[in-house]
Amino acid sequence: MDNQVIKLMEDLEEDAVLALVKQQLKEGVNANEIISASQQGMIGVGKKFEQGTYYISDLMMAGEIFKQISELLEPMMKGGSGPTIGKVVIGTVRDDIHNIGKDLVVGMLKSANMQVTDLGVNVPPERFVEAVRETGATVVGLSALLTVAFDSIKATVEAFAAAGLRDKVKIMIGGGPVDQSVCNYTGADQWGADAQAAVRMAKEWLS
Ligand code: B12
Repeated sequence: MDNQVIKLMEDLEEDAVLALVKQQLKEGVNANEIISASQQGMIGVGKKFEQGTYYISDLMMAGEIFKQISELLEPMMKGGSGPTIGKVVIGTVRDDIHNIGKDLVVGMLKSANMQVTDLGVNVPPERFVEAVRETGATVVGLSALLTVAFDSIKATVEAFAAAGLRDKVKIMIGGGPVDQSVCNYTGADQWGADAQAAVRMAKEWLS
């Protein structure tokens, strides 16, 4: 992984990290590698926040820088010119407003020819159910970055069961702290560590 991108991202060196990413793109570095390094840098920013070295304004700054990096990578993520292979409903769960990772997942799913309904952030369980009813989607993606939002994931999975739709949809979950134990706790079908994993799971379920 590119340590320079990680370090510049961690240090919130906006101009320098953007210049480096532009240079790497010219040199043909893979967009996924750049995303992974930037994501790693964001984890570093989060650690500094936990330690009290960074404040909420720094988290916001990190978010801004990451968005600009994503914009630079957007042309590489385009695609999606073939026929639609299936429908996905996705959103960040109730009480959580982090959307950067979720937006990346949305972009990748679209570029893999999926029809994606993005419900945004802080999405209540009933809204996910309603959107599946409206669109007929068979895959649901739930994103969460806050550990307190694990209960919202669980409540969303339970809302599908209460609506009699649990066996009609596959539910994938993801976001920084999500892992297999969260998957077990919430009753989701699978979890993914990154946007590529989201595409892999959705493709498998839709095929
Ligand atoms: C940027 C940021 C913010 C920004 C968010 C801006 C935005 N528009 O999203 C702002 C400033 C708003 C913010 C606010 C807060 N934040 Co914040 N934030 C971060 C930070 C630094 C980066 C998150 C990020 O964007 N990462 C980059 C993306 C690309 O990574 P990602 O989201 O993990 O997504 C990837 C994968 O996880 C996966 N993925 C994501 N979603 C999905 C979905 C599916 C289905 C799949 C398969 C995969 C998948 O694919 C993505 C691409 O590879 C993290 C640190 C960290 N360790 O992540 C803290 C962090 C998440 N925040 C934290 C906290 C505490 C907060 C606040 C509560 C702070 C406060 N006191 O107000 C608020 C919460 C507000 C709320 N109700 O949600 C904590 C959470 C701790 C915890 N245990 O819950 C963290 C971990 C920082 C820390 N170490 O303390 N934050």
